[in-house]
Amino acid sequence: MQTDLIELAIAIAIIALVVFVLRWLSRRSRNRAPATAFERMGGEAEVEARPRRQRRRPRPGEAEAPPEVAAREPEPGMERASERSRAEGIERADELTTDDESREAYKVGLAKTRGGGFVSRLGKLFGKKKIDADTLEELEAVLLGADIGPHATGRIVDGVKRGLSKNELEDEDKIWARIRSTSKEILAVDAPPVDTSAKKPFVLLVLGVNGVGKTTTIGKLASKWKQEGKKVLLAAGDTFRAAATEQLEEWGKRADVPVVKGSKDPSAVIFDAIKRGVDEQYDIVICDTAGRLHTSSGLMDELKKIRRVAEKAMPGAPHETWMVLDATTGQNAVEQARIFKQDVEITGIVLTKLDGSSKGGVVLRICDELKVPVRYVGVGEKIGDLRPFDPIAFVDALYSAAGASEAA
Ligand SMILES: Nc1nc2c(ncn2[C@@H]2O[C@H](COP(=O)(O)OP(=O)(O)OP(=O)(O)O)[C@@H](O)[C@H]2O)c(=O)[nH]1
Ligand SMILES: [Mg+2]
Repeated sequence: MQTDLIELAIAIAIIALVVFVLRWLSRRSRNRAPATAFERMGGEAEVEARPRRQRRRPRPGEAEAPPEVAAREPEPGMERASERSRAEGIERADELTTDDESREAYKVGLAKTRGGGFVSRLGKLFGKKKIDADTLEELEAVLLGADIGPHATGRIVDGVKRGLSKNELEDEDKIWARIRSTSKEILAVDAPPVDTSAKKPFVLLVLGVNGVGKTTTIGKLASKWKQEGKKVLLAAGDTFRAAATEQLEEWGKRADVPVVKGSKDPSAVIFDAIKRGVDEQYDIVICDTAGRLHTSSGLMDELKKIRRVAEKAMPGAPHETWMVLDATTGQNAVEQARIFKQDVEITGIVLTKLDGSSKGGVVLRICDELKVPVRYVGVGEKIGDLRPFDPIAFVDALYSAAGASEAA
């Protein structure tokens, strides 16, 4: 009898121990389960682990936070975007490593947009003593008059209305934060980064209406890529204007890269350049084109022919076709791109002359309506005045401090 009791006690103790161990194990595995898709793919939950935001973003008229603070504080939409690109294993080397110098170049380049454009008008709007329902209507009116386009304006205004409670709507800082985060979402067009090493040679066709800055951009790109150690060749495909070839040769000298020039037929010049690029193992061939009026169907036919001939010279070429747009022309730039896109596949946009424009907001319209990624922006006439387009740095510069007075 006594032995039975002892055996029963031991059995109960073992069962209790097993139950305890099982419950402990299940609690442990629950705690360790990955919280997000990104973690399940092997990433660390660093977004949650970040310290809570302690500093609010500056608004126009205030001192700028140090760049590293701004860089560590992506808005909610951008956090998701950056998680996604990391999960896909994308290294956006150019785009996401915007350094202090580039941030400063953005700020200087966008000074006119901040000082004379819609940002200063927004600043005045929110500078009013009390923000009320009328202010939101005025916000819409300012954005509509700012080359941002009706759709992107709707997104920004909706972001403010839906994202903020009634009390928050009276808080200028909260409104600026919403404008910033929606702007970043609009600019983050989902496109893989350009990999110039994926093909040898990587063939880039550059097009756009006359005077937008094609040849200048080609010179800047050639210099940048040459400095990165690439073997670069230029093709003088603008045979329409006598001086165009000389202008490209001048840029070729500055960038220290050779130029292929030739007959009256632009396709023939580009064919020769790509062939030489293949034969002589160039890394990159950049092709200039003529930019007569976009209404000319002749130009479109010529561009289509150039693309066909490029494909004959090297299957798959051109690997990228970038349209150059002049920021000072505001929404006309968007119309140009729309017209070109009907006939020619555009894989990227270079927005030039930001430094001379108060219409920098047009980049929001370009990304929102065309869904073509902006690859670079021109911030001056000099060879180094080209920056990879980084939506976060761009928005930070656009709505940053100091602008209103410096550009006035
Ligand atoms: N301020 C400023 N000027 C620029 C920029 N990019 C180009 N330019 C100027 O714009 C003018 C036209 O540049 P081009 O490179 O000749 O333009 P294009 O598109 O090749 O012109 P066409 O060959 O006539 O079709 C030149 O005076 C350039 O210096 C920029 O980012 N900022
Ligand atoms: Mg030119």
